[in-house]
Amino acid sequence: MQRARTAGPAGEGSSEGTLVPSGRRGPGWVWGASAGVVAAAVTLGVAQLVAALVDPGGAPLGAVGDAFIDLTPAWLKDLAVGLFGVHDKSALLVGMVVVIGVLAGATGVLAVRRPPAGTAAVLLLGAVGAAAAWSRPGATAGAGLPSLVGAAAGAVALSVLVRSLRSAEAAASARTARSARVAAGTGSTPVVAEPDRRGFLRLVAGLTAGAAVAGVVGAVAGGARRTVSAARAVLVLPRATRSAAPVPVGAQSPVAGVVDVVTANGDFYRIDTAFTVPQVDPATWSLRVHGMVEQEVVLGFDELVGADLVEAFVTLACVSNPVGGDLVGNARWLGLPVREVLARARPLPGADMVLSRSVDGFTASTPLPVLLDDRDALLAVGMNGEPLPVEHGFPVRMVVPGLYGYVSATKWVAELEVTRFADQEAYWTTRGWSARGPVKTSSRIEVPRSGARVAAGPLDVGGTAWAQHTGITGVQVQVDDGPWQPAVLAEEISVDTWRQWSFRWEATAGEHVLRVRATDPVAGAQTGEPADVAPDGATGWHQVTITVND
Ligand SMILES: Nc1nc2c(c(=O)[nH]1)N[C@H]1C(S)=C(S)[C@@H](COP(=O)(O)O)O[C@H]1N2
Ligand SMILES: [Mo]
Repeated sequence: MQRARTAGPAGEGSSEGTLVPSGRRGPGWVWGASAGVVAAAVTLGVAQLVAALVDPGGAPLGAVGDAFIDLTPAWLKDLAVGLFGVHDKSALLVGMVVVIGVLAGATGVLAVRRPPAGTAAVLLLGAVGAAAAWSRPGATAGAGLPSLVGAAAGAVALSVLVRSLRSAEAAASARTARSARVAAGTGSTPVVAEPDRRGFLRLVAGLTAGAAVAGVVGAVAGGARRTVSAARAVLVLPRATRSAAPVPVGAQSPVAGVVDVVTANGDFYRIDTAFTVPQVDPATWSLRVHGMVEQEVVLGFDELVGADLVEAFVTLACVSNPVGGDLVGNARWLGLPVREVLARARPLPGADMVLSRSVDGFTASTPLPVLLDDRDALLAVGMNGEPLPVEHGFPVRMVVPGLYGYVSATKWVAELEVTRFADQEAYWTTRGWSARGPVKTSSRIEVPRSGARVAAGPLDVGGTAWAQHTGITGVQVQVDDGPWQPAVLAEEISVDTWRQWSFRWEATAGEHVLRVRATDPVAGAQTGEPADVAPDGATGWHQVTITVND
């Protein structure tokens, strides 16, 4: 279709009053935007390829995602976890792709109008990626290269695409002008020529395919360079010197639909600030114990697994778990008690905290006494009979019964600094969360689910309660505004784990609210006072609303 368009004031060869458009303002914004998006794809594809060669940790999407997480204000991060839970990273990836797409499109639109400005914008975005990669804790000297080389390739691609668009426009203008001259001579209607963008489209197809190939080859090659999953696959962990007692048969609630009392690794919740999962090779892993100690200690992986390891069931909970939420899991951990490593280092008087630090810069502040008493606070290497999954902290993480993960459960742990709460703050404390995070006694109803429709008559209600390192001594259920009635407790694995329960109710027709609360031997009955997850954990009774049909 031919489409007449009057030239604007900036149109080449235009003059006021001409009836025939003899020039164009330049390609429409859609064309410019697509050039920008293709150039962005080239940037990312080439960057991925370079990252595979120099540093898989330097791929810009990952580096920008990681840096973004550390720079986001706490409220936004809390909101993201609140909205997306354990899918917060996928949400971030989608968000990043959208933002990059918009920026790339705008860059392309800018480039068709002012090519040098377009080039500058691409290089600037590349510099942002490089800065993000270089700013990561433990970044290699080459970490920024993938972004820089990628951006250079992207800038070249953009200028080639823009040149093609502009020359198609120029050719069309020339044809239009010729036709106008001919028309003036013959008195016929001039033809407004449409630019021939087949060359541009061929470039788009070629560059997009090239970018995709570079990206896929880079991702695959970078993955293969990551020896960590291979190292994990061949790792055989020693047996524990002290094994965990087998799980009592009666530990699983008899109510169908209640979660497994031991959480499979694949079902275990994951919460961390790592957009790209840290890849730590056990062969080069070490733990440095320093700070307020008589003797600095450095421990290698072979030395750690060669020591007397213990095995214990410990239930780990996230401070961001809302009432009734599922950011909690129970696993059998294998590891070295932290107190044994601290005993070698001999903490100095006055120290009251251990700041554990991950290879990715995350830190947690754990009260020193908790790590010195006889509980199973572990430098864990095994989870449910396997080496730690990479996303759960391979090769070594901390697990401390009784404390929320953010103040204790450092994954990919590399350092223990013995210090004082008065002197140091951990990652989440600097973002407004409490410096100390003892787990608050909690309970939830898992069966029936809120909104369920059930038949009148005997109804099995069941769920889980936890008060790590104190233990659960009772669970009660309330129907509507009736009395609190005792539930039947399942057997306990240990005071460090959650405890399941069941309750039989003769359901009567109508809409009903079921509420649960737990009792622990220290605090007594769980408080019904609602509190938000910030700054140190939610409280309140979990309830479900169900409809009983008659
Ligand atoms: N390195 C590192 N370790 C970390 C975190 C983190 O962000 N980075 N998050 C902590 C938090 S908030 C929790 S609740 C637990 C979660 O452990 P999981 O992912 O194995 O369930 O890990 C803790 N350890
Ligand atoms: Mo957490």
